Amino acid sequence: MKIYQTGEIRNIALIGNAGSGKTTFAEDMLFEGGKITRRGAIDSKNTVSDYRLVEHEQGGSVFSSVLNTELNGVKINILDAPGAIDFIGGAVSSMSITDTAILFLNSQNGIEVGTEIHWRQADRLKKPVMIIANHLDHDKTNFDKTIDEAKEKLGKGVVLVQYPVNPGTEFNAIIDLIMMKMYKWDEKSEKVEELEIPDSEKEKAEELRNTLIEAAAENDEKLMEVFFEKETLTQDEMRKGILAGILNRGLFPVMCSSAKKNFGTKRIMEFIKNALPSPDKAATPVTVENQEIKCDSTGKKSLFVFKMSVEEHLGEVVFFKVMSGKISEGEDLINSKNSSKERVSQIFVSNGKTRENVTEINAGDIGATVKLKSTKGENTLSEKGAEYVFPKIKYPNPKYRAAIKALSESDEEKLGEYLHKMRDEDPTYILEYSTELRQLIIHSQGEHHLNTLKWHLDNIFKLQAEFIAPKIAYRETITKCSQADYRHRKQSGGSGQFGEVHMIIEPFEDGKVKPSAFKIDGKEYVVNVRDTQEFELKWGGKLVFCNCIVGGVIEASYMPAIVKGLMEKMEFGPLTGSYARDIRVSVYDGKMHSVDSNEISFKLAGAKAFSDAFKKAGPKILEPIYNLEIMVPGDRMGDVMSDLQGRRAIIQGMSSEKGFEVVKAKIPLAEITKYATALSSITGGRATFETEFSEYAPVPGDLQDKLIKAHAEEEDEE
Ligand SMILES: Nc1nc2c(ncn2[C@@H]2O[C@H](COP(=O)(O)OP(=O)(O)OP(=O)(O)O)[C@@H](O)[C@H]2O)c(=O)[nH]1
Ligand SMILES: [Mg+2]
Repeated sequence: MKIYQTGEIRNIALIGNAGSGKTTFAEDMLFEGGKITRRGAIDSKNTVSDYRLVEHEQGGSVFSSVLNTELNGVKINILDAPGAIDFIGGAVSSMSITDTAILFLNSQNGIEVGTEIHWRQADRLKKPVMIIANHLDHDKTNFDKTIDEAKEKLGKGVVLVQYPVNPGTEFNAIIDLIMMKMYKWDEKSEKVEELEIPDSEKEKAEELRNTLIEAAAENDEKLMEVFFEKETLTQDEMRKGILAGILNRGLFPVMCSSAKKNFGTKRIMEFIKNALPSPDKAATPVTVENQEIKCDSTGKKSLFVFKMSVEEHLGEVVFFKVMSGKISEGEDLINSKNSSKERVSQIFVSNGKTRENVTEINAGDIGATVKLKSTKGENTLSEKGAEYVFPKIKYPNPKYRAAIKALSESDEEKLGEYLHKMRDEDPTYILEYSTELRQLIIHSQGEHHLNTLKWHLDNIFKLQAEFIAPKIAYRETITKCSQADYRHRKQSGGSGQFGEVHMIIEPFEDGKVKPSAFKIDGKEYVVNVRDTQEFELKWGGKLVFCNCIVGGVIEASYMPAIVKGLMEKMEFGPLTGSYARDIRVSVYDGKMHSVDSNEISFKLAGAKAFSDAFKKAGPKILEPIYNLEIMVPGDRMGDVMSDLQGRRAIIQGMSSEKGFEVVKAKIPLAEITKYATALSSITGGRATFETEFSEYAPVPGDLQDKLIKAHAEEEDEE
């Protein structure tokens, strides 16, 4: 296969709502580029891109696919992303390493939920975007409405480069405003003919061409001068202006197609070649240390792994983009994450599951390799002395959690292994083994995402597992001061055990002043703090220990034993067995025995006194509270707000942003376990949300009673 130079490469990501025609269009591009001799179809389950069994079952893309085609010596690397929102990870990783995103519109439906969501991700990643209005052959197609909606929702940068003459079932003609030609599709031969624009379309074409020229000129001062002088631009000048506009995200050119008929594809490929940036013209990537790394084949060698997949007969395949330099077969590189040496013994370029070997690959190009020892997704490999680290891909936070367990205990280990494989292929699955909850928790993008994982366990890995409700990591604390003492004494045969501890416990927050006096149940206690220790608890919060012993009634050497006793109780709160936090303990009195006292006695006395005091100190269960940010179309706001009320949410603010209402709230984790599904059904899938942990807060009284009761029942069962 030919070795392409950086300037001969275009990297594009196909994004857009599910069903908008990305995979079908990718198939057309492969056909036009001579990569395949027959076009497969989604319904026939034989496209190059949707080659996985799960994609045949679901009738759409699940993972991104890496494809490539060619037009007149230019290689187009295509990342065909899944459109379903639950598989957003594929779109995000694809956009992260390509230079232009191509947003597909289904012209029957205009701007759909997935269109908006993908558009927002492109916006977040500052990715240049071009638009394809597809499905123009459909009887319900409405091109004008689609474009009006695009302008309204995506902004005034949306500008036509083409328009369809007769959208609908008769669709067979497109007018191109750069070429000023009409392209006509012949149903019999499936060929496209280039014709002069008919008189009936001339006026409209001229008008739209002027709009395009103005939009192109706006992005370049020199072009603006030319435009003022000549009142027009040449084709090359137009392309130059369009490229500048695309790069600064001021212009989002629209082209037309019927992917199903393979009409429009070839001309769009020409546009991709002539007007979209090659990797060296796109924004220069920066490392985590803010070093700009030019996409240049003469530079130091580095590559970034953006995707992994497990392929039949091949094992783990690592997909990468060459960030700089030229990588040859047999190249030795260093993984900057773990400093391990990796040999890229084979390089290939792929079209779905088919592969072609190449001997070398230049900066900006996309390739794959196998048999790396310890390289995973988002790792950077670079030549010795370069040690670049490119930033990790910013995936959306998870939105849905469930716990999983193998039906047979002996499969637990295998389950972990398979889940890690799935996570490697789709990093938006996040696995967490919680020792606290004793549950394996999977965080995903939604219910469908989770069910797809289950599908893989059932059908690919053949392992039986079930989802169970994920537990919540509650915490316990106290709300007032209390006092308790305990004497541990044991006399059995030879030496005995003796330890007596008196303590006061109280709620603690950072900055609280040293204790000096307490009034508990009408009794005054004066304490004199000799020594304070603050323990940061690994589950969050603190335990503060004040040694207020006077007159040496307990030797200082027994204090660590008392702390040990407290710590054991902190790990197993008396209400629900959850971790306790934010408590200050002042040990102010006690007794020793010259012969029988030992560490174990003081540990037990400390623990027992603490337990007693805890129960008298207004104990409270705390629950994790999350910050929730929802983006919702204005017309669904009311429904979303009333649903939030039923979920104990506290609204923090509301604002409008890019045609959306943004609601910010604090909400208990227990109320959002399945929020992705609920929000989707309230809004017809038109809203999205993000969550992140905020703090712990007390649960309401009735819930506290319920939790205590449930815990007691669980204890009884055990
Ligand atoms: N009539 C018509 N049907 C189309 C066109 N493009 C795609 N389709 C059909 O629409 C359906 C979805 O097409 P896909 O290519 O799978 O769409 P996609 O954007 O890849 O979908 P996801 O992978 O789920 O995101 C298939 O049945 C296609 O045959 C088109 O231009 N016209
Ligand atoms: Mg697809």
